[in-house]
Amino acid sequence: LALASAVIPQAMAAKPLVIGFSQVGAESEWRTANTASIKDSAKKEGVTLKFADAQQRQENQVKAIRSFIAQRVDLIAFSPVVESGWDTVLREAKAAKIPVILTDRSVNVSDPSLYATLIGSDFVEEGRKAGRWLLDYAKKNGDKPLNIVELQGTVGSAPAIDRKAGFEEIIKANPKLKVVRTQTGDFTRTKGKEVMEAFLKSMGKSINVLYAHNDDMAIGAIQAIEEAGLKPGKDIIIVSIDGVKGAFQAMIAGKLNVTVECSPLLGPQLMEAARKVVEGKPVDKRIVVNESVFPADVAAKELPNRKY
Ligand code: GYE
Repeated sequence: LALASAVIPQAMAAKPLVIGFSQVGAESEWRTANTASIKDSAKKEGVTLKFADAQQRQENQVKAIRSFIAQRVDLIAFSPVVESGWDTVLREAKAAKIPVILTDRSVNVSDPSLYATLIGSDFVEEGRKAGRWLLDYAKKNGDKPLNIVELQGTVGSAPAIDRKAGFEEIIKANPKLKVVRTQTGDFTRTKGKEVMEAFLKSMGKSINVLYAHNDDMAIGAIQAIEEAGLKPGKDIIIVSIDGVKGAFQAMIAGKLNVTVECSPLLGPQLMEAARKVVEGKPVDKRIVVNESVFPADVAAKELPNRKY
């Protein structure tokens, strides 16, 4: 074995791993932290990262993946904007013998061998955690009927589909909890605010709860609620997901009631898995991230520990 490694030419052994990464965009605090984590770990690991921002458009991701294939990168990683429509381009990567790793969001493909692994959170479970917090809140608050409005993430994206499903699965245990309006806010503050304004216009004070699929939309909605003369976190209970610093600050200010953690710090796990895949070593088909739930009363204590 020692002999075998000694005959590897120097230039080959030193050749850095080249990864092409197609990012969703820069739509949220979560995403910014995710990009930073991936860039930082690539640097630390001596990986050459070709980074492309898709500005939340699938067609841009398809173009980026094709360009990575043309450049013959060692591995392609991407966080798919939406779940469907990936078969063709992933077959092209497979034909070119370039392995693919999914980060953060999943895809719907007919052939699971089109990607090596998915590194990311369990979004259904996050939706359930949000639902469980609300069930508990309802119980503690006299079990009154609660009208819920929902701000969904990007239409067709795994986190929007799964967070909706997980939440519904849990809250249906209490028939007094009703989702009265649901619409996408595309995971951004601006759209979260716009859609919340529309909810407030049509439903007014009858809204008791906002369930936002991410913190940024919740933060945008908080602004809309304040501009409507209502108190976010009190007149309207707010439940969201991600656990970004902005959410902790909103909780400390009493404007957000709870956030379910979704860690964007996937960089180190991506670099580790990429190396294994390129070296032909086995990896788990699904790599899940460990996460928690943070109610407002622990926010001040937890904020100094938050890394994103
Ligand atoms: O929750 C949201 C971001 O895919 C988990 O995308 C990610 C989601 C995250 O825009 O803030």
